[in-house]
Amino acid sequence: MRLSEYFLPTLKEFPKDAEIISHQLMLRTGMIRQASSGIYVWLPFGYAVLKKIEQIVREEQVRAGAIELLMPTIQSADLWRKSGRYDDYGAEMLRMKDRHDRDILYGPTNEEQITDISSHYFKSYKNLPKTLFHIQWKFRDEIRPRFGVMRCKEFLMKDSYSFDISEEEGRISYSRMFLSYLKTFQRMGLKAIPMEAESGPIGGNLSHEFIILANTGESKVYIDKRILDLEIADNVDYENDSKNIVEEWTQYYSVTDDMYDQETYEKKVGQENRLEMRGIEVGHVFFFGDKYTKPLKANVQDSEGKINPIQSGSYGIGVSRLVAAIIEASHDDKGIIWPKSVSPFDYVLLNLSPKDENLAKLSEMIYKKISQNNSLLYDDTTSSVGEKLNKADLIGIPQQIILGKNSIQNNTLELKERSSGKVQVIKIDEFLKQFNNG
Ligand code: 5CA
Repeated sequence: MRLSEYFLPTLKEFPKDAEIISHQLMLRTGMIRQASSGIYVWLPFGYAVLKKIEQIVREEQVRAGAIELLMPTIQSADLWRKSGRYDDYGAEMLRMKDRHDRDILYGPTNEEQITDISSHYFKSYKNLPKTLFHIQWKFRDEIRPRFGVMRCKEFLMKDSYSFDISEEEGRISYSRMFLSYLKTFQRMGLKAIPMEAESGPIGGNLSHEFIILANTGESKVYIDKRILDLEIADNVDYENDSKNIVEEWTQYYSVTDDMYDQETYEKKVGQENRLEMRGIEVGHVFFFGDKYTKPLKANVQDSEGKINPIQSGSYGIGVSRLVAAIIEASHDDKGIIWPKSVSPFDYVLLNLSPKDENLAKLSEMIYKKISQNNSLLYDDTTSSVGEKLNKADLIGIPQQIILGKNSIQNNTLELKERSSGKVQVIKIDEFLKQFNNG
């Protein structure tokens, strides 16, 4: 993609009304634009990151055995009346009427709808277990939308729902999702810590929030630092490892403030391991048994012919919130530092002397060669050297390929790694070899 033809409306000034760094940087790099309070347009650069994140989430869901479908954003109020949540949900639910005066709503979540689906298709223990997921826009009429896409009204969520024959089996499904979340966030370069949490309006008594530590986070958290040393191996196996991994990751004290108990914290965690911080909730998992299946009559027959409500859980990831959370976790005073896995482009190519004909030709050749199999943003504009270098740092693409005055004469380019700032001078032929066959 040539920058001269792309749509990247970056801002030179720091936007004054944005309070946190991720919101400032998303506005400055032209990733989003506010459409109205708490509602955003995803401009091309922001949308590219959103899609990358969505795809990682999807791949890890599928790996964990979940099956993708798509439910609508607009739901009928009837199902919500059956579960009792139509009244309970309160002012956060966006309620509307269709032309026949029927009550409809813009879905804030989908427990009722998916439970209705399960009641029609899962009749026997032979149909279970099943975990279904979708990645769909949600609407919550937040009283105080703030921090850009971090807490907004319209946001993209991945929500999965597990259906099992017994509580024991349900807990196995919960463990698989728990592991899938750890892997998902790790792939994005994030350390997300599972914390015991209140289940709030979703319900149930088994629930964990996945939280990224950041000073600008909305939740106060209390953890045992040793949890920060844990990692998930690439070759973990859902069948055999899920339960152990949940045990490993829940052995240390780690809670959000609504579950905090000072006495237990001080008893369980030595002074040297205590860490009180703030964090951003990027995912939340719940096991609530028959809370929805009972009122919505989603029953299955077990192997002995007995009919029982299905045991269920739900598992959410804030896909659009993750874009901001990643920036909170990965930036410096020059701008964003995208982890490779979510970067909108693999490389940015800077031609620092575009008026030099030979250099322009060389840049074209390099641009064409690399972009055959990689995504590359080519700054072919006539902006000043300083502006180009600053913009490349601001937008945070992991690798910068820099061509300047000496490139022709010395047959070299500079390869700058955005995260460390390290610059290597490399012979152009040597560098291009890696792009020869793919
Ligand atoms: N039904 C359950 C799980 S499927 C559920 O709705 N859980 S939730 O309320 O915790 O939301 C799931 C995730 O969506 C949260 O962890 C958070 O990352 C994201 N999220 C929730 N509210 C907002 C919001 N107003 N703006 C942006 N992201 C949000």
